[in-house]
Amino acid sequence: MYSLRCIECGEESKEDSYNCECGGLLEVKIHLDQVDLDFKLNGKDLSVWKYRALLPVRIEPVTLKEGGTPLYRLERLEKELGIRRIYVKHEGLNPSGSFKDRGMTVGVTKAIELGRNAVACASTGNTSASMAMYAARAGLKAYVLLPAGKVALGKVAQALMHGAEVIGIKGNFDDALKIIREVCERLKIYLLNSVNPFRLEGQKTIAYEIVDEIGLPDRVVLPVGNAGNISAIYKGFKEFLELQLIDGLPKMTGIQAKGSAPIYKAFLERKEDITPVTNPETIATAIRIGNPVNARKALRAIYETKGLAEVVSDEEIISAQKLLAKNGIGVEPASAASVAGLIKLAKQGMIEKDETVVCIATGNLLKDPETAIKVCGEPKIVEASVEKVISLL
Ligand code: AN7
Repeated sequence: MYSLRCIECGEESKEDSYNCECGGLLEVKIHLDQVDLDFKLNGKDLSVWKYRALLPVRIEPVTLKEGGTPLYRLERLEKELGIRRIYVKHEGLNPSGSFKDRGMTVGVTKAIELGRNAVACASTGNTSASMAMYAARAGLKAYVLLPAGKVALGKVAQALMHGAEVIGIKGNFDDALKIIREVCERLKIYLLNSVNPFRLEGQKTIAYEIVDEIGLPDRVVLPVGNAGNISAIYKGFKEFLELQLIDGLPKMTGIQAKGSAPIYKAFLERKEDITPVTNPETIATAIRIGNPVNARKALRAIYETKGLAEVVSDEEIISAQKLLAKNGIGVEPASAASVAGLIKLAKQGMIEKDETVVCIATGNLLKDPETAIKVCGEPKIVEASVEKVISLL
């Protein structure tokens, strides 16, 4: 059993709404006292749907086997920074190559449950790729609005190939989201951005899987764009706490890119809401977002866990992307912001030496091949001869 509730006034809402009448964001309230916990926290068979008892759906899910992503240890970085344990959860190994799949399996299932035949989103890329894939699986029409020229190549390719109607606008993500919200309202299309509270329900399973595999960490570090994921993961931990499956909460630590950092700025001033950034810019186009819709939820997650917010430069992002790659972990720039932020915070002495830290790597390296080639340089080209090849080695 569950209901939809406003995070500001507590009023209940209908299942197909995205905002309370007071304007507040909605949240799914799972009635935890009525849940039959039919899963074991044994580190085995991790997946989004292992935790179905805590997910708000009533029908068989539309699934492509999402979740169950690996948790890797970064021993060399632990030594370098003098931190006890550093893990990376590689969400780039989900079906479409990002954590968005956890949300879409639930969101698209909800669209079917509500009898909708079309879904839509604005996106910096990964949401659109994932939505197109799950909509295709479910046989729904998919409409995507992108900031033209500012979406990584792999993501556009996925949205197109999986059959979404893809439109680029001459504006940024924040403009696109504003437009698609109104389009969805007028044309009765189901909106799958992270204002949709059901999507965040799927994403909260990142927290469940971490606890399932290693127990309660001291800190979770992740990149923040529209601020849905940090809110979702926090909610997951909070539910496990309420169910007495853990006895505390990790410090939620959100990392933004320097040119797109409204949440970091609000955090510095201890504010509960943001002032939007009008021209967000960063090499990590996935988090090139100036007006995050879930900002209030995200700031609560940070304050209530005594977490942190930090900003990183494009150079720090690329350097962390290369560090991860040298450890065999291929991620896109936005994902590397988590590790870049951890390194920066550790060097400032903001991380305790005995912490267990989990960084979320949100998307796969292949999402943004153009940036990878730009920062690594093109391969050398030589005559087709053994001698010439050896001369280069
Ligand atoms: C790789 O696809 O907003 O803070 O439209 O693709 O939950 O927004 C992507 C966001 C981090 C930020 N890492 O997550 C979109 C979109 C990657 C991302 C984020 C995104 P949120």
